[in-house]
Amino acid sequence: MTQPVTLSSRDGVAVITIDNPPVNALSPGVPEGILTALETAERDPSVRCIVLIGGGRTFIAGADIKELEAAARNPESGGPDLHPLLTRIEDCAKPVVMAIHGTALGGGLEIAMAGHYRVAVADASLGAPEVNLGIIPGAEGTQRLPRLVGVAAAVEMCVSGRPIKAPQALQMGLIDRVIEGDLLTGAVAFAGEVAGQPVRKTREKDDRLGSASENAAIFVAGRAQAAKIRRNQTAPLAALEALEAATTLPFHEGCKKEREIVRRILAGDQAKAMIHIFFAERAVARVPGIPKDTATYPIANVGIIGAGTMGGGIAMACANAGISVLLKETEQAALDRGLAAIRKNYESSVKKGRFSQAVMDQRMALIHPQLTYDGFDKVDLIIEAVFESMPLKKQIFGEIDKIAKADCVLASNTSTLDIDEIAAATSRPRMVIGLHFFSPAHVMRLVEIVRGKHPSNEVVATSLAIAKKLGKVGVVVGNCRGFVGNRMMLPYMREAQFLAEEGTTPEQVDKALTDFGMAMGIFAVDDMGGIDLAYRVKQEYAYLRKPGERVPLVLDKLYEMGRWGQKRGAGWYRYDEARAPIPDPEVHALIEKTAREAGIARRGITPEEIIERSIYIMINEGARILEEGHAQRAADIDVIYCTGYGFPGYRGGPMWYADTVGLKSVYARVHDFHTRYGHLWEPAPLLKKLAEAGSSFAAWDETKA
Ligand code: 3H9
Repeated sequence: MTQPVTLSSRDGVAVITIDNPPVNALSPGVPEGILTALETAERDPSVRCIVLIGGGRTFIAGADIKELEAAARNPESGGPDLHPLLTRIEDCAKPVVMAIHGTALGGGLEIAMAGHYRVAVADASLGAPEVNLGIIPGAEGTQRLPRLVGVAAAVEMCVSGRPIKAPQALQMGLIDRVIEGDLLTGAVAFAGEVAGQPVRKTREKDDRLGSASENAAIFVAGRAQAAKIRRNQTAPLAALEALEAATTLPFHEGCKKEREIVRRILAGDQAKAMIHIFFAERAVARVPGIPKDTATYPIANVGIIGAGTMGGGIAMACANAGISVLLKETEQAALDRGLAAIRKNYESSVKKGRFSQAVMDQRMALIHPQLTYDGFDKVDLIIEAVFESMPLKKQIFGEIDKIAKADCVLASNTSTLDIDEIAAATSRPRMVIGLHFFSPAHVMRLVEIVRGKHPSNEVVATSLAIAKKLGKVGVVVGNCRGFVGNRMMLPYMREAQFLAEEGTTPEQVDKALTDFGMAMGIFAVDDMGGIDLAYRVKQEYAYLRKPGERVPLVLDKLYEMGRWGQKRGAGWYRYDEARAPIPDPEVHALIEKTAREAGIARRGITPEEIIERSIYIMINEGARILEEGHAQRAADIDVIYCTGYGFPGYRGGPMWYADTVGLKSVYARVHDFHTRYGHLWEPAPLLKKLAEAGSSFAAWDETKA
């Protein structure tokens, strides 16, 4: 096995190189290797200075998250212990220069900050993303970062988790120089300049720690930011507590406090859930039956059919990734509308400072609007994004089958329809796949890759690759009604309406759900998607109902009243100019009247019952989907819900949440609701089986790995 850390020498400078692909995580052996190399270099009289650099594509992407996962199961261990190494680096008698490219994240940044100097190439990123894993910088990061960049910037970095680029890091004082050209050459030259100077220890710096009164205001603002962008999450607040300790306690006391907080936070459910989602998002790319080395079709350009909300969003997602797009509509007016929407969207991003006008111009130039199929014979991927009509989709696939080149992947953005039936309209079902994007498609990270009976392994692998290229998470799902996400959404929506009929209000249901952590309440979601659409879906699936099955009653009335949701200014809520939902007494009266007429007894309903009935009905459907094989892993369902449906990542997705509650308890409630409410609550056999065996969805996933 190659050594993960090596020591060499260049111009009297010792060079320590970390080589632990793919991202130089601080796995067992790496910290030890750095320590040994450092001590060897320090002892060597010919060495005047030391450079630490990452081999391969990056500096150090952080602690090994596998180790953190193990530590979350055994929090008393406190996680990987980098403290002795950090102290040793900082106490080294010879200057240590950290040479950064790629990413210096988490523990990587913490190692860098223990060095005496930091240099980086311009496109390197530095950050404290621990909060995304439900933890805090736990290797003295909360104590060194404010000493280098000041308290306000440290608060922003630790609460948002957003990395910064090297030029900004230079301005903030996090690094000492941006290197043009070869990093190692630049770092060695820099080392030559500082050799022989007394070393500067970050831990001894206190000129940027601010005054008590300045800091009090910063921490109040930091807590407000955490509440806004990371609602209900414990990690940002814990990071603030540790940063506050940096401003009030001596360095070593602050580190002690940080360690206590790390133990506490690792013991909580949120870190486990967020670490689960980190690995689950990466595991989705491993599809049983599709070997890692499966060939993929290169995708350099895309043809999109339909310039509506979905087609336009997909076009933007492609242009944002530098992919050229032919965007086809049937009528000039529709094409103009689509393009105007794209332009407006980009303009708003420029106004908000997300990117420059020049970037917007480049992206617009990649989108070619047209009314014909001109050029569709040369594109590598065609995505159909017209409205949900099987006859129309079949007609379009028949047309593109005649035009597209033989190795062009043909995709439908259908959200519910049978992809095999669509594929049958072509002479090449092996090339046809579903790519179900979520609105707004240039923002939402999820793409359900709908695999019917026919697509070749290469087409599935290409779909995964294109999702990654677009910066999205592609999850392979089976070809069933509503696929995974919408299939689970339907009973969730239905149950919420039953809850309203039985005695609560849309806003009470939504409040319970957002308090639980959902990005939006289900009634607000329904209004956003459109009551007309929900009504149409309800009609379409009416044939699946069993005789005597309970159906929600109010939706049809809203539809008939023209209360079609946000677009009409009224649905389950009323809407003002800013599109904020306002509870509407007219809807309350309508719900009460409807319930009275249907003989539904109304009663008080607790937030606990709202959560159990809304979330457990989804979990029960998820278990059915798993058992049928339409999702490969429970973790895939979790990724779908966290990236596409606003499920809180800190609860790990619905299936992980079920495991956290305990399947025995979940099953008992499902069983109870089944007794009370009938067959819509019939427990999924897999849920029953796992609950009775004292098992979990995570354990079930392991049996499939
Ligand atoms: C931390 O440092 C805590 C400290 O404060 C100390 C506390 C005591 N560990 O994402 P990719 C794997 S917390 C283990 O597809 P990309 C990943 O699973 C850590 N494995 O590549 C995948 O494996 P596989 C703070 C890791 O180019 C493979 O590498 N750091 C780690 O799209 C490729 O990953 C972070 O939170 C890791 N740290 O993106 C950074 N990182 O192929 C987390 C990656 O088997 N990492 N892997 O599925 C990232 O954000 C991205 O991976 C990165 C590269 C931007 C680095």
